[in-house]
Amino acid sequence: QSDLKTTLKAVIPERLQLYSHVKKDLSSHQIGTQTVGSVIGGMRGSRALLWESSSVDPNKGVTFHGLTIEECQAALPKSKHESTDPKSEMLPESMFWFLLTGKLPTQSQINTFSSELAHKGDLPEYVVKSLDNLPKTLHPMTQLSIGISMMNNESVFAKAYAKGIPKTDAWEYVLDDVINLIAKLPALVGKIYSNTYYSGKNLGTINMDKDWSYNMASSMGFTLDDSVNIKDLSKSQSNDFVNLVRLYCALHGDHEGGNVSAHATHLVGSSLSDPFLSYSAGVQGLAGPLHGLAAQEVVRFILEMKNAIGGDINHKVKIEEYLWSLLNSNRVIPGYGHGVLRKADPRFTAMIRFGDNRAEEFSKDDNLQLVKNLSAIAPSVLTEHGKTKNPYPNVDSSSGVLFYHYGLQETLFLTVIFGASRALGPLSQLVWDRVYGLPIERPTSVSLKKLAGL
Ligand code: CMX
Repeated sequence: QSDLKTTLKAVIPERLQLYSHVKKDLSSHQIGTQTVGSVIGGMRGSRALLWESSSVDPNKGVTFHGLTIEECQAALPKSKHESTDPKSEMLPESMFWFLLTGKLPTQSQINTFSSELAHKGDLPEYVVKSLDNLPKTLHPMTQLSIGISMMNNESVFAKAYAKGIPKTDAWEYVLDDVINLIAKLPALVGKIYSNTYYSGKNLGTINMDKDWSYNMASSMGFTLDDSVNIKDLSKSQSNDFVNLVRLYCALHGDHEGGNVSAHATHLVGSSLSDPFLSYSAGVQGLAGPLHGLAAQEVVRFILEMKNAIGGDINHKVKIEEYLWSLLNSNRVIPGYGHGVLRKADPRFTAMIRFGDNRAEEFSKDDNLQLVKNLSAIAPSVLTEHGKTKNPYPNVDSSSGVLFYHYGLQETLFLTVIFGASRALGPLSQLVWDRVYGLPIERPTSVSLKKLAGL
Protein backbone atom coordinates (compact mmCIF):
# COMPACT_ATOMS: atom_id res chain seq x y z
CA GLN A 1 0.00 0.00 0.00
CA SER A 2 1.60 3.32 -1.06
CA ASP A 3 1.77 6.40 1.15
CA LEU A 4 0.49 9.85 0.23
CA LYS A 5 3.66 11.13 -1.45
CA THR A 6 4.13 7.95 -3.49
CA THR A 7 0.51 8.06 -4.62
CA LEU A 8 0.93 11.68 -5.70
CA LYS A 9 4.21 10.98 -7.47
CA ALA A 10 2.52 8.29 -9.54
CA VAL A 11 -0.14 10.64 -10.92
CA ILE A 12 2.18 13.55 -11.72
CA PRO A 13 3.61 12.36 -15.10
CA GLU A 14 0.21 12.01 -16.75
CA ARG A 15 -0.91 15.40 -15.43
CA LEU A 16 2.34 17.04 -16.59
CA GLN A 17 1.84 15.58 -20.05
CA LEU A 18 -1.61 17.16 -20.22
CA TYR A 19 -0.19 20.44 -18.91
CA SER A 20 2.49 20.49 -21.63
CA HIS A 21 -0.13 19.80 -24.28
CA VAL A 22 -2.36 22.65 -23.03
CA LYS A 23 0.59 25.05 -22.82
CA LYS A 24 2.03 24.14 -26.22
CA ASP A 25 -1.08 23.61 -28.31
CA LEU A 26 -3.94 25.52 -26.69
CA SER A 27 -2.42 28.72 -25.31
CA SER A 28 -4.14 30.96 -27.83
CA HIS A 29 -7.58 29.39 -27.23
CA GLN A 30 -10.15 31.61 -25.62
CA ILE A 31 -11.79 30.64 -22.35
CA GLY A 32 -14.37 33.22 -21.30
CA THR A 33 -12.70 36.60 -21.78
CA GLN A 34 -9.18 35.15 -21.29
CA THR A 35 -6.80 33.06 -23.32
CA VAL A 36 -5.77 29.66 -21.98
CA GLY A 37 -2.16 30.97 -22.04
CA SER A 38 -3.08 33.74 -19.64
CA VAL A 39 -4.86 31.37 -17.23
CA ILE A 40 -1.82 29.08 -16.90
CA GLY A 41 0.75 31.84 -17.47
CA GLY A 42 0.47 34.01 -14.38
CA MET A 43 -2.35 36.06 -15.95
CA ARG A 44 0.10 37.80 -18.30
CA GLY A 45 -1.59 40.32 -20.56
CA SER A 46 -4.87 40.14 -18.67
CA ARG A 47 -6.23 43.60 -17.87
CA ALA A 48 -8.06 42.70 -14.71
CA LEU A 49 -7.17 45.22 -11.99
CA LEU A 50 -8.23 48.78 -11.29
CA TRP A 51 -5.17 50.84 -10.28
CA GLU A 52 -5.06 54.63 -10.19
CA SER A 53 -1.66 55.84 -9.13
CA SER A 54 0.89 54.47 -11.57
CA SER A 55 1.19 52.54 -14.78
CA VAL A 56 4.02 50.63 -16.45
CA ASP A 57 4.75 50.86 -20.14
CA PRO A 58 6.83 47.89 -21.40
CA ASN A 59 9.30 50.25 -23.07
CA LYS A 60 9.17 53.42 -20.99
CA GLY A 61 8.70 51.93 -17.54
CA VAL A 62 6.78 53.42 -14.68
CA THR A 63 4.92 56.72 -14.65
CA PHE A 64 3.21 58.12 -11.59
CA HIS A 65 -0.07 59.79 -12.56
CA GLY A 66 1.52 60.26 -15.98
CA LEU A 67 4.78 61.80 -14.71
CA THR A 68 8.14 60.13 -15.39
CA ILE A 69 10.73 59.61 -12.68
CA GLU A 70 12.66 62.73 -13.76
CA GLU A 71 9.47 64.80 -13.82
CA CYS A 72 8.63 63.62 -10.31
CA GLN A 73 12.15 64.43 -9.15
CA ALA A 74 11.71 67.96 -10.47
CA ALA A 75 8.18 68.53 -9.18
CA LEU A 76 7.86 66.80 -5.81
CA PRO A 77 8.84 68.61 -2.58
CA LYS A 78 12.19 67.82 -1.00
CA SER A 79 13.61 68.34 2.48
CA LYS A 80 12.53 71.58 4.16
CA HIS A 81 16.05 71.97 5.57
CA GLU A 82 17.43 73.40 2.35
CA SER A 83 20.43 75.15 3.87
CA THR A 84 21.76 72.02 5.61
CA ASP A 85 20.37 69.56 3.08
CA PRO A 86 20.97 71.15 -0.34
CA LYS A 87 21.13 67.90 -2.32
CA SER A 88 17.82 66.57 -1.07
CA GLU A 89 15.99 64.06 -3.23
CA MET A 90 12.18 64.10 -3.49
CA LEU A 91 10.57 62.81 -0.31
CA PRO A 92 8.61 59.53 -0.23
CA GLU A 93 5.83 61.33 1.68
CA SER A 94 5.58 63.76 -1.28
CA MET A 95 5.25 60.73 -3.56
CA PHE A 96 2.58 59.23 -1.29
CA TRP A 97 0.61 62.48 -1.34
CA PHE A 98 0.84 62.59 -5.13
CA LEU A 99 -0.05 58.90 -5.57
CA LEU A 100 -3.06 59.26 -3.28
CA THR A 101 -4.47 62.55 -4.55
CA GLY A 102 -3.09 62.93 -8.08
CA LYS A 103 -2.18 66.50 -7.02
CA LEU A 104 1.36 67.81 -6.57
CA PRO A 105 1.74 68.84 -2.94
CA THR A 106 3.26 72.18 -1.93
CA GLN A 107 6.36 72.35 0.25
CA SER A 108 4.32 73.62 3.15
CA GLN A 109 1.78 70.76 2.84
CA ILE A 110 4.65 68.28 2.93
CA ASN A 111 6.36 69.98 5.86
CA THR A 112 3.14 69.54 7.84
CA PHE A 113 2.63 65.98 6.62
CA SER A 114 6.23 64.93 7.49
CA SER A 115 5.66 66.30 10.96
CA GLU A 116 2.36 64.39 11.28
CA LEU A 117 4.14 61.16 10.32
CA ALA A 118 6.92 61.79 12.85
CA HIS A 119 4.41 62.51 15.62
CA LYS A 120 2.59 59.24 14.87
CA GLY A 121 5.84 57.30 14.51
CA ASP A 122 6.09 55.49 17.87
CA LEU A 123 5.62 51.73 17.94
CA PRO A 124 3.09 50.32 20.41
CA GLU A 125 4.84 48.76 23.43
CA TYR A 126 3.41 45.27 22.76
CA VAL A 127 4.87 45.33 19.24
CA VAL A 128 8.31 46.20 20.60
CA LYS A 129 8.08 43.42 23.19
CA SER A 130 6.89 40.87 20.66
CA LEU A 131 9.66 41.76 18.22
CA ASP A 132 12.16 41.44 21.08
CA ASN A 133 10.94 37.91 21.68
CA LEU A 134 11.32 36.71 18.09
CA PRO A 135 14.30 34.49 17.26
CA LYS A 136 17.19 36.63 16.00
CA THR A 137 17.54 34.20 13.12
CA LEU A 138 14.04 35.00 11.80
CA HIS A 139 14.30 36.59 8.35
CA PRO A 140 13.90 40.38 8.67
CA MET A 141 11.04 40.28 6.12
CA THR A 142 9.15 37.84 8.35
CA GLN A 143 9.69 40.21 11.26
CA LEU A 144 8.42 43.10 9.15
CA SER A 145 5.24 41.32 8.18
CA ILE A 146 4.65 40.19 11.79
CA GLY A 147 5.18 43.76 13.09
CA ILE A 148 2.79 45.24 10.53
CA SER A 149 0.13 42.60 10.97
CA MET A 150 0.22 42.89 14.80
CA MET A 151 -0.58 46.57 14.54
CA ASN A 152 -4.02 45.67 13.28
CA ASN A 153 -4.74 45.83 17.00
CA GLU A 154 -4.63 49.62 16.41
CA SER A 155 -6.89 49.61 13.37
CA VAL A 156 -9.55 52.32 13.60
CA PHE A 157 -11.16 50.86 10.49
CA ALA A 158 -11.54 47.39 12.06
CA LYS A 159 -12.99 48.90 15.25
CA ALA A 160 -15.39 51.17 13.37
CA TYR A 161 -16.46 48.32 11.09
CA ALA A 162 -17.21 46.12 14.09
CA LYS A 163 -19.48 48.86 15.45
CA GLY A 164 -21.10 49.37 12.06
CA ILE A 165 -20.32 52.14 9.57
CA PRO A 166 -21.88 53.18 6.28
CA LYS A 167 -19.88 51.79 3.36
CA THR A 168 -19.37 55.33 2.07
CA ASP A 169 -17.45 56.30 5.24
CA ALA A 170 -15.03 53.36 5.16
CA TRP A 171 -12.31 55.19 3.23
CA GLU A 172 -11.83 57.78 5.98
CA TYR A 173 -11.03 55.12 8.60
CA VAL A 174 -8.85 53.27 6.10
CA LEU A 175 -6.95 56.51 5.42
CA ASP A 176 -6.34 56.97 9.17
CA ASP A 177 -4.93 53.45 9.36
CA VAL A 178 -2.81 53.93 6.24
CA ILE A 179 -1.23 57.11 7.63
CA ASN A 180 -0.58 55.44 10.98
CA LEU A 181 0.96 52.41 9.30
CA ILE A 182 3.26 54.44 7.08
CA ALA A 183 4.21 56.67 10.03
CA LYS A 184 5.35 53.67 12.08
CA LEU A 185 7.54 52.12 9.39
CA PRO A 186 10.76 54.06 10.17
CA ALA A 187 10.73 52.93 13.81
CA LEU A 188 9.71 49.40 12.83
CA VAL A 189 12.52 49.14 10.27
CA GLY A 190 15.02 50.47 12.84
CA LYS A 191 13.80 48.06 15.50
CA ILE A 192 14.13 45.04 13.22
CA TYR A 193 17.59 46.16 12.12
CA SER A 194 18.73 46.63 15.68
CA ASN A 195 17.24 43.38 16.98
CA THR A 196 18.69 41.33 14.13
CA TYR A 197 22.17 42.79 14.01
CA TYR A 198 22.80 44.98 17.09
CA SER A 199 21.32 42.98 19.99
CA GLY A 200 18.34 45.31 20.32
CA LYS A 201 20.49 48.37 21.13
CA ASN A 202 18.67 51.68 20.63
CA LEU A 203 20.33 52.98 17.46
CA GLY A 204 18.51 56.27 17.02
CA THR A 205 15.39 58.32 17.51
CA ILE A 206 12.41 59.60 15.55
CA ASN A 207 13.04 63.33 15.25
CA MET A 208 9.85 65.44 15.11
CA ASP A 209 11.45 68.03 12.88
CA LYS A 210 12.72 65.59 10.26
CA ASP A 211 11.23 63.76 7.30
CA TRP A 212 10.23 60.09 7.09
CA SER A 213 13.42 58.89 5.37
CA TYR A 214 15.71 60.81 7.70
CA ASN A 215 13.91 59.15 10.60
CA MET A 216 14.29 55.73 8.99
CA ALA A 217 18.03 56.31 8.58
CA SER A 218 18.20 57.70 12.10
CA SER A 219 16.42 54.73 13.67
CA MET A 220 18.90 52.43 11.90
CA GLY A 221 21.88 54.35 13.29
CA PHE A 222 22.99 56.02 10.05
CA THR A 223 22.65 59.72 10.91
CA LEU A 224 25.02 61.90 12.88
CA ASP A 225 22.77 64.09 15.04
CA ASP A 226 20.08 61.72 16.18
CA SER A 227 21.60 58.29 16.24
CA VAL A 228 24.73 56.43 17.22
CA ASN A 229 26.28 56.48 13.72
CA ILE A 230 27.15 52.81 13.95
CA LYS A 231 28.78 52.84 10.52
CA ASP A 232 31.10 55.73 11.30
CA LEU A 233 29.93 57.74 8.30
CA SER A 234 31.18 61.23 7.48
CA LYS A 235 28.64 64.04 7.37
CA SER A 236 28.36 63.94 3.59
CA GLN A 237 28.08 60.14 3.55
CA SER A 238 25.35 60.27 6.16
CA ASN A 239 23.49 62.90 4.08
CA ASP A 240 23.96 60.70 1.02
CA PHE A 241 22.51 57.72 2.86
CA VAL A 242 19.41 59.69 3.87
CA ASN A 243 19.03 60.82 0.26
CA LEU A 244 19.46 57.28 -0.97
CA VAL A 245 16.58 56.21 1.30
CA ARG A 246 14.50 59.14 0.02
CA LEU A 247 15.10 58.41 -3.65
CA TYR A 248 14.84 54.64 -3.32
CA CYS A 249 11.61 54.74 -1.32
CA ALA A 250 9.94 57.37 -3.52
CA LEU A 251 10.81 55.40 -6.67
CA HIS A 252 9.93 51.94 -5.40
CA GLY A 253 6.63 52.99 -3.83
CA ASP A 254 4.43 51.91 -6.70
CA HIS A 255 4.67 49.91 -9.93
CA GLU A 256 1.05 49.55 -11.03
CA GLY A 257 -1.22 46.93 -9.49
CA GLY A 258 -0.25 43.60 -11.00
CA ASN A 259 3.02 42.93 -9.17
CA VAL A 260 2.77 40.43 -6.32
CA SER A 261 3.06 42.85 -3.38
CA ALA A 262 0.55 45.34 -4.80
CA HIS A 263 -1.87 42.69 -5.97
CA ALA A 264 -1.71 40.79 -2.67
CA THR A 265 -2.48 43.97 -0.71
CA HIS A 266 -5.39 44.79 -3.01
CA LEU A 267 -6.75 41.21 -2.91
CA VAL A 268 -6.63 40.85 0.88
CA GLY A 269 -8.04 44.37 1.32
CA SER A 270 -10.97 43.46 -0.91
CA SER A 271 -12.28 41.19 1.86
CA LEU A 272 -12.29 44.33 4.06
CA SER A 273 -9.29 43.15 6.04
CA ASP A 274 -7.81 46.33 7.51
CA PRO A 275 -4.74 48.04 5.99
CA PHE A 276 -2.34 46.41 8.49
CA LEU A 277 -3.41 42.88 7.57
CA SER A 278 -3.66 43.75 3.90
CA TYR A 279 -0.19 45.24 3.67
CA SER A 280 1.40 42.48 5.72
CA ALA A 281 0.19 40.13 2.96
CA GLY A 282 1.88 42.42 0.42
CA VAL A 283 5.11 42.26 2.41
CA GLN A 284 4.98 38.46 2.42
CA GLY A 285 4.69 38.51 -1.36
CA LEU A 286 7.58 40.96 -1.60
CA ALA A 287 9.68 38.46 0.36
CA GLY A 288 9.75 36.03 -2.58
CA PRO A 289 13.05 35.75 -4.51
CA LEU A 290 11.37 36.38 -7.86
CA HIS A 291 10.03 39.69 -6.50
CA GLY A 292 11.54 41.94 -3.80
CA LEU A 293 13.96 39.43 -2.34
CA ALA A 294 15.92 39.80 -5.57
CA ALA A 295 17.34 42.95 -3.89
CA GLN A 296 19.35 40.75 -1.50
CA GLU A 297 20.08 38.14 -4.17
CA VAL A 298 21.66 40.71 -6.48
CA VAL A 299 24.16 41.94 -3.90
CA ARG A 300 25.19 38.40 -3.01
CA PHE A 301 25.48 37.55 -6.68
CA ILE A 302 27.66 40.61 -7.38
CA LEU A 303 29.95 39.80 -4.45
CA GLU A 304 30.18 36.13 -5.44
CA MET A 305 30.87 36.98 -9.06
CA LYS A 306 33.56 39.51 -8.11
CA ASN A 307 35.20 36.81 -6.07
CA ALA A 308 34.83 34.15 -8.78
CA ILE A 309 36.40 36.36 -11.46
CA GLY A 310 39.27 37.23 -9.16
CA GLY A 311 38.29 40.89 -8.89
CA ASP A 312 38.74 41.43 -12.66
CA ILE A 313 35.59 43.53 -12.85
CA ASN A 314 36.38 44.84 -16.35
CA HIS A 315 37.09 41.40 -17.83
CA LYS A 316 34.21 40.85 -20.27
CA VAL A 317 35.05 37.21 -21.04
CA LYS A 318 35.30 36.21 -17.38
CA ILE A 319 31.96 37.90 -16.65
CA GLU A 320 30.33 36.16 -19.61
CA GLU A 321 31.70 32.80 -18.50
CA TYR A 322 30.39 33.34 -15.00
CA LEU A 323 26.93 34.19 -16.32
CA TRP A 324 26.89 31.10 -18.52
CA SER A 325 27.89 28.93 -15.58
CA LEU A 326 24.82 30.21 -13.71
CA LEU A 327 22.47 29.75 -16.65
CA ASN A 328 23.84 26.29 -17.43
CA SER A 329 23.12 25.19 -13.89
CA ASN A 330 19.52 26.39 -14.34
CA ARG A 331 19.86 29.41 -12.09
CA VAL A 332 18.47 32.85 -12.92
CA ILE A 333 20.59 35.97 -13.23
CA PRO A 334 19.20 38.03 -10.37
CA GLY A 335 18.23 41.59 -11.23
CA TYR A 336 17.45 40.77 -14.87
CA GLY A 337 14.10 40.12 -16.54
CA HIS A 338 10.62 41.42 -15.85
CA GLY A 339 7.01 40.37 -16.20
CA VAL A 340 6.02 43.57 -18.04
CA LEU A 341 9.10 45.66 -18.92
CA ARG A 342 10.95 45.05 -22.17
CA LYS A 343 13.74 47.63 -21.67
CA ALA A 344 16.12 48.55 -18.86
CA ASP A 345 14.05 49.67 -15.88
CA PRO A 346 14.22 53.48 -15.55
CA ARG A 347 14.37 52.98 -11.78
CA PHE A 348 17.64 51.07 -12.35
CA THR A 349 18.90 54.02 -14.39
CA ALA A 350 17.83 56.52 -11.73
CA MET A 351 19.73 54.61 -9.03
CA ILE A 352 22.83 54.43 -11.24
CA ARG A 353 22.50 58.20 -11.73
CA PHE A 354 22.52 58.59 -7.95
CA GLY A 355 25.97 56.98 -7.91
CA ASP A 356 27.19 58.90 -10.96
CA ASN A 357 26.20 62.18 -9.30
CA ARG A 358 28.58 61.25 -6.49
CA ALA A 359 31.45 60.25 -8.73
CA GLU A 360 34.17 60.93 -6.18
CA GLU A 361 32.46 58.92 -3.45
CA PHE A 362 31.95 55.94 -5.78
CA SER A 363 35.20 56.21 -7.76
CA LYS A 364 36.71 53.22 -5.95
CA ASP A 365 33.52 51.20 -5.57
CA ASP A 366 34.11 48.01 -7.54
CA ASN A 367 30.64 46.69 -6.84
CA LEU A 368 28.86 49.58 -8.54
CA GLN A 369 31.31 49.42 -11.42
CA LEU A 370 30.64 45.69 -11.78
CA VAL A 371 26.88 46.35 -11.79
CA LYS A 372 27.40 48.86 -14.61
CA ASN A 373 29.68 46.51 -16.58
CA LEU A 374 27.19 43.71 -16.11
CA SER A 375 24.38 45.83 -17.53
CA ALA A 376 26.40 46.11 -20.75
CA ILE A 377 27.20 42.38 -20.90
CA ALA A 378 24.29 40.40 -19.44
CA PRO A 379 21.64 41.45 -22.02
CA SER A 380 23.52 39.81 -24.89
CA VAL A 381 24.18 36.65 -22.85
CA LEU A 382 20.51 36.40 -21.86
CA THR A 383 19.45 37.07 -25.44
CA GLU A 384 21.71 34.29 -26.68
CA HIS A 385 20.37 32.03 -23.92
CA GLY A 386 17.02 32.74 -25.54
CA LYS A 387 14.54 32.27 -22.71
CA THR A 388 13.88 35.55 -20.94
CA LYS A 389 11.58 38.00 -22.67
CA ASN A 390 13.40 40.95 -21.13
CA PRO A 391 17.20 40.59 -20.99
CA TYR A 392 17.69 44.03 -19.38
CA PRO A 393 18.34 45.05 -15.76
CA ASN A 394 15.32 45.47 -13.49
CA VAL A 395 14.74 47.55 -10.40
CA ASP A 396 16.72 45.34 -8.05
CA SER A 397 19.88 45.37 -10.12
CA SER A 398 21.57 48.48 -8.79
CA SER A 399 20.03 49.63 -5.52
CA GLY A 400 21.54 47.02 -3.18
CA VAL A 401 25.16 47.87 -3.94
CA LEU A 402 24.45 51.55 -3.24
CA PHE A 403 23.15 50.73 0.24
CA TYR A 404 26.07 48.35 0.66
CA HIS A 405 28.50 51.17 -0.12
CA TYR A 406 27.27 53.22 2.85
CA GLY A 407 27.57 50.28 5.22
CA LEU A 408 24.19 48.58 4.98
CA GLN A 409 25.93 45.29 4.27
CA GLU A 410 23.52 42.92 5.95
CA THR A 411 22.12 41.64 2.67
CA LEU A 412 19.14 39.88 4.24
CA PHE A 413 17.92 43.27 5.37
CA LEU A 414 17.77 45.06 2.02
CA THR A 415 14.27 43.89 1.13
CA VAL A 416 12.96 45.45 4.36
CA ILE A 417 13.69 48.91 2.93
CA PHE A 418 11.80 47.82 -0.20
CA GLY A 419 8.98 46.71 2.13
CA ALA A 420 8.81 50.13 3.77
CA SER A 421 8.77 51.81 0.39
CA ARG A 422 6.17 49.59 -1.28
CA ALA A 423 3.61 50.63 1.36
CA LEU A 424 3.11 53.94 -0.46
CA GLY A 425 1.36 52.84 -3.64
CA PRO A 426 -0.70 49.80 -2.59
CA LEU A 427 -1.94 51.58 0.52
CA SER A 428 -2.95 54.67 -1.43
CA GLN A 429 -4.88 52.37 -3.77
CA LEU A 430 -6.52 50.69 -0.80
CA VAL A 431 -8.03 54.05 0.18
CA TRP A 432 -9.46 54.41 -3.34
CA ASP A 433 -10.75 50.83 -3.27
CA ARG A 434 -12.91 51.87 -0.32
CA VAL A 435 -13.87 55.23 -1.89
CA TYR A 436 -15.23 53.31 -4.88
CA GLY A 437 -16.63 50.57 -2.65
CA LEU A 438 -15.01 47.92 -4.84
CA PRO A 439 -16.35 44.41 -4.24
CA ILE A 440 -14.47 41.43 -2.88
CA GLU A 441 -12.19 39.92 -5.55
CA ARG A 442 -13.55 36.58 -6.68
CA PRO A 443 -12.36 35.36 -10.08
CA THR A 444 -13.39 31.90 -11.25
CA SER A 445 -10.94 29.03 -11.44
CA VAL A 446 -10.86 26.26 -14.00
CA SER A 447 -9.32 22.78 -14.11
CA LEU A 448 -6.67 21.63 -16.57
CA LYS A 449 -9.08 19.06 -17.97
CA LYS A 450 -11.62 21.78 -18.67
CA LEU A 451 -8.93 23.87 -20.41
CA ALA A 452 -8.06 20.82 -22.50
CA GLY A 453 -11.72 20.39 -23.41
CA LEU A 454 -11.92 16.96 -21.73
N1 CMX B 1 17.86 34.67 -15.71
C1 CMX B 1 17.63 33.46 -16.28
N2 CMX B 1 16.46 33.08 -16.80
C2 CMX B 1 15.46 33.98 -16.79
C3 CMX B 1 15.63 35.28 -16.25
C4 CMX B 1 16.88 35.61 -15.68
N3 CMX B 1 17.11 36.78 -15.11
N4 CMX B 1 14.46 35.95 -16.37
C5 CMX B 1 13.60 35.10 -16.96
N5 CMX B 1 14.20 33.91 -17.21
C6 CMX B 1 13.59 32.69 -17.74
C7 CMX B 1 12.41 32.30 -16.87
O1 CMX B 1 12.85 31.57 -15.72
C8 CMX B 1 11.56 31.50 -17.81
O2 CMX B 1 12.13 30.21 -17.93
P1 CMX B 1 11.19 28.90 -18.06
O3 CMX B 1 10.47 29.08 -19.36
O4 CMX B 1 12.16 27.77 -18.04
O5 CMX B 1 10.25 28.90 -16.89
C9 CMX B 1 11.78 32.23 -19.13
O6 CMX B 1 12.99 32.98 -18.99
C10 CMX B 1 10.66 33.18 -19.48
O7 CMX B 1 10.45 34.07 -18.42
P2 CMX B 1 9.90 35.56 -18.71
O8 CMX B 1 8.54 35.43 -19.31
O9 CMX B 1 10.91 36.35 -19.44
O10 CMX B 1 9.85 36.17 -17.24
P3 CMX B 1 8.64 36.06 -16.19
O11 CMX B 1 7.67 37.13 -16.47
O12 CMX B 1 8.12 34.66 -16.08
O13 CMX B 1 9.42 36.35 -14.83
C11 CMX B 1 10.96 37.48 -13.44
C12 CMX B 1 9.88 37.63 -14.51
C13 CMX B 1 11.35 38.86 -12.92
C14 CMX B 1 10.38 36.66 -12.26
C15 CMX B 1 12.18 36.76 -14.07
O14 CMX B 1 12.71 37.55 -15.09
C16 CMX B 1 13.26 36.41 -13.06
O15 CMX B 1 13.17 35.35 -12.42
N6 CMX B 1 14.28 37.31 -12.88
C17 CMX B 1 15.33 37.10 -11.89
C18 CMX B 1 14.83 37.48 -10.50
C19 CMX B 1 14.61 38.98 -10.38
O16 CMX B 1 15.44 39.78 -10.76
N7 CMX B 1 13.45 39.37 -9.81
C20 CMX B 1 13.15 40.79 -9.51
C21 CMX B 1 12.02 41.34 -10.36
C22 CMX B 1 11.70 42.76 -9.95
C23 CMX B 1 10.79 42.79 -8.76
O17 CMX B 1 9.61 42.41 -8.91
O18 CMX B 1 11.21 43.17 -7.68
